[in-house]
Amino acid sequence: MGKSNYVQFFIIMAIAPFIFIYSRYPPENLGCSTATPPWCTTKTHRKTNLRSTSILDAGIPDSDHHFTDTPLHPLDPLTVSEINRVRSILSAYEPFLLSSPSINSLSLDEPEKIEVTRWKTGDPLPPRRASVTALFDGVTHFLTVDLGLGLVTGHDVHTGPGYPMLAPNDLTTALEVTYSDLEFNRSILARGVDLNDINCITLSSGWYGPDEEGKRIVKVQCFSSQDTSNFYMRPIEGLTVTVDIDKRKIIKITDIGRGIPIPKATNTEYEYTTNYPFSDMGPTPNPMSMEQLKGPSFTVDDGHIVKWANWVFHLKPDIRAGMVISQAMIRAEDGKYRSVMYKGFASELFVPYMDPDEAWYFKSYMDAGEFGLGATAMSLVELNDCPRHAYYMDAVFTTTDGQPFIQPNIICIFERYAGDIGWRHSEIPVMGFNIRESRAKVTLVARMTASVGNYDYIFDWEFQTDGLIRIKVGLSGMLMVKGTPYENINDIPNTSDMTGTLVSENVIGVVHDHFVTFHLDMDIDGANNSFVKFNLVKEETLPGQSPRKSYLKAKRKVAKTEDDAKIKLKLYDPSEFHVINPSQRSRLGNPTGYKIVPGGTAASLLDHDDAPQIRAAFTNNQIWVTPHNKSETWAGGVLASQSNGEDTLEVWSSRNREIENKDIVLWYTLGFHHIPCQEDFPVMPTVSSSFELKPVNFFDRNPILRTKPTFPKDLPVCSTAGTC
Ligand SMILES: *[C@@H]1O[C@H](CO)[C@@H](O)[C@H](O)[C@H]1NC(C)=O
Ligand SMILES: *[C@@H]1O[C@H](CO)[C@@H](O)[C@H](O)[C@H]1NC(C)=O
Ligand SMILES: *[C@@H]1O[C@H](CO)[C@@H](O)[C@H](O)[C@H]1NC(C)=O
Ligand SMILES: *[C@@H]1O[C@H](CO)[C@@H](O)[C@H](O)[C@H]1NC(C)=O
Ligand SMILES: [Cu+2]
Repeated sequence: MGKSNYVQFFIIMAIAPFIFIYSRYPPENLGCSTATPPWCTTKTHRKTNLRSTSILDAGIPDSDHHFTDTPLHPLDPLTVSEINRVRSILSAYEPFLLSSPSINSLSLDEPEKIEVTRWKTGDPLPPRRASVTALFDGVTHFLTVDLGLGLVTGHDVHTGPGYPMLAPNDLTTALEVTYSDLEFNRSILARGVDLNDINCITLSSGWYGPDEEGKRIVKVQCFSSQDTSNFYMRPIEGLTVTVDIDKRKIIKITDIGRGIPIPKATNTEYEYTTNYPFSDMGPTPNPMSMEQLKGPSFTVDDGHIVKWANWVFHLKPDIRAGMVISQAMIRAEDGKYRSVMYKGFASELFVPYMDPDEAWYFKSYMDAGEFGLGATAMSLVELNDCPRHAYYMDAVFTTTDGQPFIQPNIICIFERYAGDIGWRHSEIPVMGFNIRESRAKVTLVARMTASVGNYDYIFDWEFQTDGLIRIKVGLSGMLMVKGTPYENINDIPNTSDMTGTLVSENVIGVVHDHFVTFHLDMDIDGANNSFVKFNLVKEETLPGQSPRKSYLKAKRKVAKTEDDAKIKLKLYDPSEFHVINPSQRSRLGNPTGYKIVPGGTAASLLDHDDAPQIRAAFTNNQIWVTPHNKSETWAGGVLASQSNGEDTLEVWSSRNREIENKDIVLWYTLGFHHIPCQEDFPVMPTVSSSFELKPVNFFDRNPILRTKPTFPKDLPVCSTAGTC
């Protein structure tokens, strides 16, 4: 820390604005030499190997293998050498001596919260343990491996519905089985598609009753990739292959769409390659970047501790949640750090499609639990996914045989100055006032993008110096589309029958929802917190009391049990939702708190008895509050694949436990209804929505009052040649 929050920055923009700035603020002597200053060049902490790599991969620099990583914090992910150790402990474990299980996940078994919060830098780490989910003879095993003892210290076998996340080799199996089937080949040929041009994707099958239990099922659907890299826009409609991946056999092939033509490849391309369809880019802004004269003002210490301005937090990749923020703390005026959140992450992502057809009804994905938001996160694209001066973090994940592998550059951290205002005031010049006071707003963003098949999700955690945290989800990538015989809506006999929008010739973008449920273990000034609802209600004045008839009053209600904190958002019955620490008071006696500010409020409207909604019952409310419990982490259940809804947030919370002045977890669902439109073709412009965690009576006054404005002399003036 130590550095001022107010970094010097400078935007190189179009020449015209540059001249404008130049003419308003004549350059002062900044002591720059004529040589290109370092801040004028791209400088990132980015690994150059862009592929995900096995650590055995030759030709990768040693430092990028993470061979020498050692854990330095109780929450640090397992390192390469720790994963290797877990693998060798497991291979010597009696039940697996003859044959090895397939490892679906292998990650740190986080120590108890109390051990983590008591731990101080320099203390020995709490015992390092791995939590392993493995499949062995089609049965799910949960294992705990103690690295210090070198032993398997816990082993539970799961019976009943639900499976671990699908592993890459499960998906490969499904494709192999499909491609080697004669009936499938015939169906493809009957559509006039060359077998060399098909591209099939593996879809999770959801859960539709007991018939599908006891076996792991994947549905395969195919597209034509002839003449396009955007095969998603060329569906072979109605052909669905249902595969039992453990038995390696096809359960069913349905082929109902033979009359539906495969949409043409025309206009589907989006890759900036030699095939790029656009030679003329049209009017576009000039290249642009934020310059930081003194470099970024954040640090990433010990691999995972991010320190910036008044914030400090632990950041790590996670195979399932994607990105996890832990122990977020903000500095008080006296220099002490105060806790805000113990842990925050995307717990589940539910995406139901709205089409009851045989080839569509099952599409009700749980992307975190079925595919993994970290597992599907690829390396970020420099300068486009993240700006200059971004810091990139790698992930160490494991393959199904328990080998560590490196997913490079999957998280980026950067400071953002987007020209926004932190606070301001000016006075109209009456009574001799001449006040023009303003502060620029700079924020810090941690970002990850998951490419779950066709869709891309952009996850941002944005920290502001005023204490606000904004959690934003952006949606981009390709629509999941349905083939149709029609090229124009005028040809459609009854458009009321459509389950989506015609987005291109023979292509329907089917209506669907996205619900991202966040787990937010708030610790406002400590673990024991309460959830308080401030309901705005209309009060009526007494006759003759006031010229006013009505006014609003905020009525405060502390939630005693979980039922009091199950919130359905309503525009005409508004409330604020605070998490407070009842025993920590501000100077004025108000309990310290943070409020959750909802955004993008779409609710799931499916029938509560509909199979997808039973599994995703965690979306029945937008807000829930539960007492902290280490095993209640995944809103859709630990084993979300083909789950039947027995282990969801809704089930846990039906116990209606006490939540007042307890260590509580806040759950928030950010929802999107998506009625596709033509602009979403062939790749969607990002749609985003966010919610906020905002301090309320947490600080005694505006926490960014004591900040310096930016002056012209603070900023260098770059010439177009990149020199000062
Ligand atoms: C199906 O077609 C593929 C590609 O031509 C071929 O490799 C495979 O052997 C065929 N499978 C069967 C069962 O005919
Ligand atoms: C068109 O479809 C809607 C919805 O299926 C149906 O209610 C309506 O009767 C249909 N109209 C005609 C003219 O068939
Ligand atoms: C929270 O309250 C419980 C009693 O309800 C107490 O046992 C516990 O120590 C408190 N925890 C903290 C961190 O203050
Ligand atoms: C923690 O959660 C699990 C799963 O809901 C439950 O079985 C267990 O009883 C809970 N523990 C406590 C102490 O409530
Ligand atoms: Cu969508």
